Amino acid sequence: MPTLRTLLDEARLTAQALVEYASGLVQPTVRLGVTGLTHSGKTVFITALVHNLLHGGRLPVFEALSSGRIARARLEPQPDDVVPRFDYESHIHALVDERRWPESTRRISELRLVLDYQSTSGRARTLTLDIVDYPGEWLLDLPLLDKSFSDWSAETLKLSRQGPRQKLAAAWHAHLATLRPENAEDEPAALTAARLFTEYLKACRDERYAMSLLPPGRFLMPGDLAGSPALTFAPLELHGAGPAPAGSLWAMMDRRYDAYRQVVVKPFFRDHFARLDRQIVLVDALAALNAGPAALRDLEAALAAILDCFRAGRRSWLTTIFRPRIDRILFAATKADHLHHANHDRLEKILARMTERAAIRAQFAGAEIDVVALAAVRATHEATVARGRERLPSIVGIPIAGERVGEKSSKDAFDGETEAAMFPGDLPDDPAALFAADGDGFKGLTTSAAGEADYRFLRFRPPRADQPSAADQRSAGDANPPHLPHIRLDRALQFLLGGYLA
Ligand SMILES: Nc1nc2c(ncn2[C@@H]2O[C@H](COP(=O)(O)OP(=O)(O)OP(=O)(O)O)[C@@H](O)[C@H]2O)c(=O)[nH]1
Ligand SMILES: [Mg+2]
Repeated sequence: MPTLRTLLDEARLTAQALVEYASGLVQPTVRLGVTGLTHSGKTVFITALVHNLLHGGRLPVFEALSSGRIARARLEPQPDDVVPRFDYESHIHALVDERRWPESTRRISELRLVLDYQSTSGRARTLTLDIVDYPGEWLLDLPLLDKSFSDWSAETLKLSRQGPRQKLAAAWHAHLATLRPENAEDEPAALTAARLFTEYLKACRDERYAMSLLPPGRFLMPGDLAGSPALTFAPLELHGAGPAPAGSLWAMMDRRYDAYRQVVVKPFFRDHFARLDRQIVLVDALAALNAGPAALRDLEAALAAILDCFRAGRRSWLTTIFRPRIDRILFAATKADHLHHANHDRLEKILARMTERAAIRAQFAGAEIDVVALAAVRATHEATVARGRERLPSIVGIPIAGERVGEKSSKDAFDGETEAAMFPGDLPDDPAALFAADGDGFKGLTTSAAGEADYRFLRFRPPRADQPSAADQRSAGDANPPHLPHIRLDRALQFLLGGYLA
């Protein structure tokens, strides 16, 4: 039964859709969602995409641009006044002028790019592209909307007792054991429980464990809500079925859980997610591969949960409010420049396998899905390095200042200026082994490396941007745009935008 609130939400969304439809008739607009879990590469991806479109980058597979049909691209003020603007200028300055990676962002932002192009039939047209960057963690909150506090508590506790999570949850579990849900509400106890629960989530996200499935999303990225009651709750060990006794700790946690759903989760789906037309989901599959099979399975479960959001249209009352209109979803394994090109297809296969299983689990039907392994900014080049009689297909780049070879290595840290070559190892050709429920899976990208070294966490500086060729400058009509190398960014663009520019 739809509630009054549901009906109001729907009315609001419909009114918004009508306004967007009317303005879309004047000038077609595409809302492109860019998401992914923390550190998956969203900011770098959007910055590189915008830079390449603004300056006519080298994107041979992106047909509209490579055939010369895009006459001009420019930034314009965005339509939503209360969403922060994606700070393109600072990010590109960091990447190109300072050759450092942009700062982590952690909240939603938006940027409008307008493309003047010639249709395939020769007509002058304009396409408006609104790019929306939002944390993938927020998508993992969708299931909370139709889950009671007691169900959420039970599930979260069960998950926290599995695999590597058990150890990381020890302090929180110990505190939980001291709480009596039926006792009077107790703010200090709620604060401690929320803090220990958040620390557990943070520990799971640490690169050694690289867990992905960590709702509620705002606990790791509180933004403006840090310290508010809507974030001061945690699961409880509940034995009775409820309802929670009035005035109890249980009732307090239950109320805050509900506030989180109503004031945080719902508005995001209604105001942002439901308005997207196309979506790219960035996945740091290499981080999960390096952390081992538990992380990989966790990532797979998170991808299934993310995919589930896109088919929310077929589910219960959520249908009316959050029916997504997304018709294409691209899953992209990022940072492929950490691998030799011979392994790019293997990375793609692993992601394909992961999303295929996730799609089956989410019983997905609807939008077209594709996968790609890419590097929005390519920080390495390739070389063959001789080791004894072996010739190793390696990658060469400048490790970030302070990076070390191996965590406990006695060797000096890199200075941020000197190139280093590394052999990143090979991914398995058949991804099946990685997903075996009881198998060890993949042991990390470094086991077949030079032997004495552990390159696992080596990060490279952004590349030196080349100056463009004379032909590039002519086609871009630009004074001197620096060219940022990439891997398969053009393939991603072709899938995401190709049809709109026909
Ligand atoms: N080599 C390489 N590294 C990349 C690339 N994209 C991202 N990275 C690395 O990944 C880190 C995170 O990238 P961001 O674009 O900031 O990721 P994000 O998803 O916006 O992260 P949050 O804002 O923290 O959620 C960067 O600081 C880089 O170290 C890439 O194309 N190549
Ligand atoms: Mg970011």
